[in-house]
Amino acid sequence: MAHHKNLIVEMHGPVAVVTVNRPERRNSIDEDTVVGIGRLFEAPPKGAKVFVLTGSGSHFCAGLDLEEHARLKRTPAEFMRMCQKWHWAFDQMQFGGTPVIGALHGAVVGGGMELAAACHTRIADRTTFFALPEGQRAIFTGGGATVRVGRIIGASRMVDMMLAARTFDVERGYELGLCHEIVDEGKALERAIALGHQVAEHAPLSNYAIVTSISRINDMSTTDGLFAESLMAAVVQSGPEVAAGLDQFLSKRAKRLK
Ligand code: 1HE
Repeated sequence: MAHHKNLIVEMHGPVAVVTVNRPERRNSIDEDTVVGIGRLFEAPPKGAKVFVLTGSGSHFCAGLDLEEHARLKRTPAEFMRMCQKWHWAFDQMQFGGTPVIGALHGAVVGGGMELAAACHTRIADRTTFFALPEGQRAIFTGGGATVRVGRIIGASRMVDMMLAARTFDVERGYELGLCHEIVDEGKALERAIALGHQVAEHAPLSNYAIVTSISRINDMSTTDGLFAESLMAAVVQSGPEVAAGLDQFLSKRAKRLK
């Protein structure tokens, strides 16, 4: 299934595996590809209950396509518009309503870290490293890092990370919430697909609420957040799977938590 020349989409049952496929450019993202990403997540393939996102070759994603950027000599207004395309595309991932699991390896840097931060869960293999080298390239983050990465690791740490040009290895990334699970080299995709199948078993409305409401509610005041949560809970409660889900627990057929 092909949507865009740089994006491979393969269905594994209810799990749509999306691979950014530009290994010769370390999966760096040009303008056309970011629009392709937005369109794909805006309109998930038929039957997709969960996405897994990965990159081909030895790196997840090297961020903005610096060759294109240098060649186009964008004016400030042109670059602002381009950054807004990134924001739109990654918003489709984060708030599109379908869970997105990142399978990370190698470089997760610059715009690649912004791409990863738009995933809801991140599985990283031991080769993974994180960096925001924008300062070293005389540019600034433009794909949402100030919002998404800043919220994960904190604004102060992000400032330090960029000024001091720090690279975080996978263990440090795990401590900071940049990834949620570490697996052996080469195993991130397999584990992400397995997790994807597990997530796909949830009621779709529960998954929708989890991925669309928690981050948004975190942006609200306490009063507004609690009100929004009760509304979301009421909507999910109306889903067709609720009775079966509760019955499973009450009849002691549900998997035990441990
Ligand atoms: C690229 C890019 C790219 C590699 N744009 N072409 N991002 C960065 O500053 C990261 C830049 N890249 C790197 O630091 C390294 O390439 C990696 C650590 C990711 C990988 O290293 P390595 O040794 O495996 O590969 P390489 O030899 O550095 O790169 C292989 C080729 O990919 C090479 O081209 P070639 O013609 O010499 O074969 C590289 O030029 C090319 N390549 N990365 C274009 N990013 C919305 S704003 C977001 C702002 C940002 O993302 S800024 C951070 C950009």
